Amino acid sequence: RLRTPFEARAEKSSNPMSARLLRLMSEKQTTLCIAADVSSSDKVLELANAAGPHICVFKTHVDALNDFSENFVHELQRLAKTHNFLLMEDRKFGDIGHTVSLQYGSGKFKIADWADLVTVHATPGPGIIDGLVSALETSKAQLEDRACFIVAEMSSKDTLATGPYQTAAIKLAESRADFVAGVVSQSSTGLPSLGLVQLTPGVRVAHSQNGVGKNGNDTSSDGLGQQYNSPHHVVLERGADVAVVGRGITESENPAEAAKLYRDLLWKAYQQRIGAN
Ligand code: UP6
Repeated sequence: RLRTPFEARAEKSSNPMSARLLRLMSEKQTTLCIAADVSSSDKVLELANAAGPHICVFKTHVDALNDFSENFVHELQRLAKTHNFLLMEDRKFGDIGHTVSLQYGSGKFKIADWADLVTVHATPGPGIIDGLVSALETSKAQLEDRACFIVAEMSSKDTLATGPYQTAAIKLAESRADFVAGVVSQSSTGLPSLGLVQLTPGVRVAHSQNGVGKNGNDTSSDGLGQQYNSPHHVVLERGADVAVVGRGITESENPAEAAKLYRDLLWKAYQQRIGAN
């Protein structure tokens, strides 16, 4: 799986959105997803414009915005079209099917109308997928244009989402290719499917040489439980297909340059993984 190029994996995918994402990564030559975790919508749009040419996915937490509006969504969709990237709302749905169908399709954010991809916890079991799919029946979107990523394993220190939980979450992902495009995970353990995309957060280059871990992987944290690995490490040792970088880019002086740097590091590591260089 890890040595198979994205375009060949797209052919094997039974989920239309995972195939679309794998092709986009292959054509645009980027596996970078930016986490635009800021609280002003102008700042989010600025990041989308600056990082746009270098990313495959733009990840939001719209419930953290002070000034969410329909106009913001239109602008974000326009930038997604201009720069050719997908929109992921990292909502991490986690409730029973009926509740998530309301949270996905209704309310202030109407996530189903605009987010190509969303994230979902596996805790409630398959009913959560049924709930999300049912919301699409009354939304503007078609099922084939929407998909979710199941959170199988988290990056935070002492997470409970690991081991047997991860295995069960991956099993759920494998069984629901109708709506699942991939998993959010720190490793590819137990992930055989060529079609499922592994999205890995907790990625940052070390600030100094002191941050370099003993296996050559750069490890550090943020004081609130986040744990980081280097782009090289997550792609070659952890099986990341898409790597999520938030503050590594958003807190840099020049987000456009930082995005390009991460994109290049990640793409080089992917090429090494598939044996292309
Ligand atoms: N995220 C994680 N770890 C997970 C799942 N999701 O960090 O296991 C998300 C966070 C944040 C981003 O919600 O948006 O990835 C990481 O941002 P950072 O690079 O600034 O730490």
